[in-house]
Amino acid sequence: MCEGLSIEEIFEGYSTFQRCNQAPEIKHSKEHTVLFELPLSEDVDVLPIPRLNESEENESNFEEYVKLPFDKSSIYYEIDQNGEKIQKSRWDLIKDSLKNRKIENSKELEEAIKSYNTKFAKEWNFSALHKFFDEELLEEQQEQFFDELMPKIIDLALQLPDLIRSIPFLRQKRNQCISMSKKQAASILANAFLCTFPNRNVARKSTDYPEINFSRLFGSKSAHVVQKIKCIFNYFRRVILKMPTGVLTFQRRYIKDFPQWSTSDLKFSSIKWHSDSKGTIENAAGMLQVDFANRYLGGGVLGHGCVQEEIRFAVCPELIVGMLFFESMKPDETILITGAEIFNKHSGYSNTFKWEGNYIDNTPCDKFRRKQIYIVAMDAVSFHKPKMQFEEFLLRRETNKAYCGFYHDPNDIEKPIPVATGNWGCGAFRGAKNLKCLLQFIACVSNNRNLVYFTFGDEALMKSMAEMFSFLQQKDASISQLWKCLVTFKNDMKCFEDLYKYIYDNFDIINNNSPPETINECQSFNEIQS
Ligand code: AR6
Repeated sequence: MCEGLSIEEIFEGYSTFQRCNQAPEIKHSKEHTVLFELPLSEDVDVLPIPRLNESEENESNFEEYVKLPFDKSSIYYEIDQNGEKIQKSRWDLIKDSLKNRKIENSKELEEAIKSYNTKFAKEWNFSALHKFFDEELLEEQQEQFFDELMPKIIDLALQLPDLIRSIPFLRQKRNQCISMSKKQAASILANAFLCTFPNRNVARKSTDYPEINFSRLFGSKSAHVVQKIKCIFNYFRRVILKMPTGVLTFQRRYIKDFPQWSTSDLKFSSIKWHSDSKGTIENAAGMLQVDFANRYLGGGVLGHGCVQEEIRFAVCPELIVGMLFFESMKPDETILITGAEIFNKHSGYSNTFKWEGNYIDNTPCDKFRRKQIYIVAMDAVSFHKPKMQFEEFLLRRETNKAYCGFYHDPNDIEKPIPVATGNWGCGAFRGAKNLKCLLQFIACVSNNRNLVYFTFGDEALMKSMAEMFSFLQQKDASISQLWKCLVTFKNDMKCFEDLYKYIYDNFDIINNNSPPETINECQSFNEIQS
């Protein structure tokens, strides 16, 4: 079931060229760290050559650069025969533990990983990993895994120093990018799988970066964790069988100045929309696909989480790489990732999530060898008191966030591709769907992007939303006119479902009458969320 214009009509007027020019150019600059040599070979079967000439200073600047597992300052102490404490390189220990003895089962894998993470040896429990091997694989499949795949995952991890010298953090309030080859990404993921990243095992609250080592995933009790592990192993199987030669770009977008929604004259009739109760965002080819994110990129993908963001990351494991270097998002920031392909088929959602086999993603590449898959991660506010979302400062926070996610430079001659979104912030984060679709409509209009909205099975929403969108377009309404209705609704609100009735009943009155009362904006987000 769908409403609005057809997808063909949404795409009318876009050239193929425009559709493949949506991500930043790849060139070395202060704002764009490119981890491979440019230009890329014209032969698309040739792997990009790693660029290894970053200065050594970077390696010891832990504020700005990721501490890598082979970093010289990463050491551990051993007691020698004379009882003396001696310093050893942690990377040597990692190599010894993984390379010098054959790992034949998941218990030995756990032992090896814990040998270079002694601090956490008691705390970590790898029950999900053991469950996967004991219950999902036959004995000969287990043997095959440890004989064939495991040594290659280890090799891939240990190649890291030959692939990457240093990686900057993409820190808050900066517009910065990193581009890397898919092989570099695979090596990072192999290290994350083997839990080699130092200084990243502390509880999330004490750091402003997502987790990256897979230790929590291996210990999570939920049934769907085993399904996520299947996704990860299928990814490794694929890249080991044939390493992809493409590249990925990770971009942090920070916006300083946002439009004044209460005075914006932009009209809803300026863009096209389509709403659909059946499709899903990840299948929306050629669009800017929204990740309903946590401010820590990836949310609970390496734990028990299994909703939209976690599922997307499990089926496209290259997205997990960003968890290594993206600092948590502030309200005026979003994250864009280009080129991360789907490796896994899946079915179900949350507790019913299931790996359904290998998936070959045939999306074409742009001139920089990035698959034309554009994902924007934007975190909504998690509402413990859902009524709060109608406070003007929170309406603004959410609209600004979506504006930042959908941003398109008005000076850019390329036409922006449509947004593929849905009930952003309305599941785990308890937002109101009827409101969030309007805020995202505003963000699309202000960036001149067409909107494709997936209601995820909610036909009633699809219909009511379509009626509201048509109403706004037929009235030739502007953003400021709708905004006035949204900010005054809370004075009348009995339940969220009344929002559209309120708009239909009051749109003319509000827009011909005196301005809405001002709203006290002093309350902080922390107060709201407590
Ligand atoms: N395509 C379209 N719509 C979808 C899809 C899909 N593939 N999957 C889900 N929906 P939720 P949030 C709809 O709860 O509320 C994660 O842990 C469906 O109606 O994932 O923004 C993050 O890491 C669903 O109820 O997003 C954050 O911590 C709704 O989208 C947190 O959840 C919202 O999906 C974000 O929560």
